[in-house]
Amino acid sequence: MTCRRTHFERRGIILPLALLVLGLLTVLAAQVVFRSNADIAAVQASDAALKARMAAEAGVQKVIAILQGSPSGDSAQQAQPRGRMNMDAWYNNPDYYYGQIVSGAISGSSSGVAGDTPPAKPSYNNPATWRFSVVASDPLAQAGDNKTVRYGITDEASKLNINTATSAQLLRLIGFAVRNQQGGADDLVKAILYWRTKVKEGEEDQSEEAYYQSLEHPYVPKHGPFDSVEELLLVRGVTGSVLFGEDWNRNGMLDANENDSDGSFPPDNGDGQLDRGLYPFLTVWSSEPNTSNLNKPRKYVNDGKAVALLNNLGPGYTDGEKAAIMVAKQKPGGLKTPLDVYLNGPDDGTGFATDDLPRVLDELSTDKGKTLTGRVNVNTAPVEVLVAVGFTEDEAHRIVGMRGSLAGQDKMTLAWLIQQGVVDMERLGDAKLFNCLTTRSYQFRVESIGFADHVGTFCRLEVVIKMQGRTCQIAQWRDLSSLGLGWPVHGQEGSIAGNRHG
Ligand SMILES: [Ca+2]
Ligand SMILES: [Ca+2]
Ligand SMILES: [Ca+2]
Repeated sequence: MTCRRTHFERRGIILPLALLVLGLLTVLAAQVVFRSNADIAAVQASDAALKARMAAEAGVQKVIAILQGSPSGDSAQQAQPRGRMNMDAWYNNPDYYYGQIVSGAISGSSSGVAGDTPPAKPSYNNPATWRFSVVASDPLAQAGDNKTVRYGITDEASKLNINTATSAQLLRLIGFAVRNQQGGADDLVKAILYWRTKVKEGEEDQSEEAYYQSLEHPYVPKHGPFDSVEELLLVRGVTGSVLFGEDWNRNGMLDANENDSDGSFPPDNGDGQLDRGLYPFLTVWSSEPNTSNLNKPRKYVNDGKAVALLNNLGPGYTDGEKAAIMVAKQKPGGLKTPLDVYLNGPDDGTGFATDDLPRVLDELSTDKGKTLTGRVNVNTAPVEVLVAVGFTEDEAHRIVGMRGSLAGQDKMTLAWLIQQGVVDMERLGDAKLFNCLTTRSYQFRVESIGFADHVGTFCRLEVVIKMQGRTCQIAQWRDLSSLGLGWPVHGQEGSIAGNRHG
């Protein structure tokens, strides 16, 4: 009996022991499966992040190729001005910049953008289709039209240069663009000018200096040019809401959280209008060489020595035209703008013909400098900037209304403003206005979004490109993905600027 009981007791131990080992093995196996699943998910996530980044970078490279004027192979386009000079190619061109496929198979639709044939959901045999869209806000968007997207890039010359703007220009911009300004605009402009202006030792404004010293982490004002627009945040009185307004995600559109008052960040006034702050209207990059559209140095017409001036003009000018320049030069102070060859020249019909206006404005200069800094491009600047630079609101609206119907080629000099009757010659000949204007851009802000159909991962890059001839320099490179996708790239656009798509 004793023997049998021991035998039974032993069998009683082995069974639970086996169950315990089996249980442990199951837990171990489950852990291995869980870990490898997590690893696969992590690899997939970083794979998607990398692909999104590559797609966004492809968008930047596409822009560079277009700005460099790479031959398109299209003979009709060969005759057109190329690269940076052809604003039709870069300003708003969905054919180049809208949902362009970078990788992944797609069947059916050739354009592949959502709204055409919807692509199949990605699977092992049908990988996600990665694309880029190069997006910008449309200055012509109507107040209620919240999803108008321009597919193109933004030229820095369409903005006011914070390093060269006069106090009157800054005041007008703040008055016109910052709806919810608190405190005086005069005070704000004073602080901005004080920050960028060189001050001799001992001549500092003590109350300005004292403000910066009173901060929790004190610093001294720069007394030098701004290196970025964001540097304004260091200036007394410039808060996040002055610089960025209610447009927290910087897309130029009124998002739900930007119109719910105190419901969620950012603070806003819930009035159904987007206050964009100063950021979209300011730049530190705009400058251009003082050359003609054919890249030849402009002819300086205020040279004191008549012989030098006439030699510099060269053979391309008739005796009557040369005489007109000499007559205009006799006026006190010489020529203030090239338009003075008409305004102050002979009125007996021997001088420049009106048809020569584009040539006069392209080839002649009253500025001796090799580089012109901070001029505003009338072909691209929004109303806010045109008003800031010195146009009346009425003139600014006429410029914006008229320029859309003109081809890029017809807007290569300021002559179109007169020829289209936007302003008359006397008005444009106002040196204070004329010498702040241009029709060309050399620096561009690119916002490229890499994304895929049915995939949540995206990458949003903001890049500033400087062009010098065909050479391109990346001046600034930022990843804005943390601000959110921001743009309706998945095909939920309300409308596309300029109706150029379709
Ligand atoms: Ca927004
Ligand atoms: Ca809010
Ligand atoms: Ca508002």
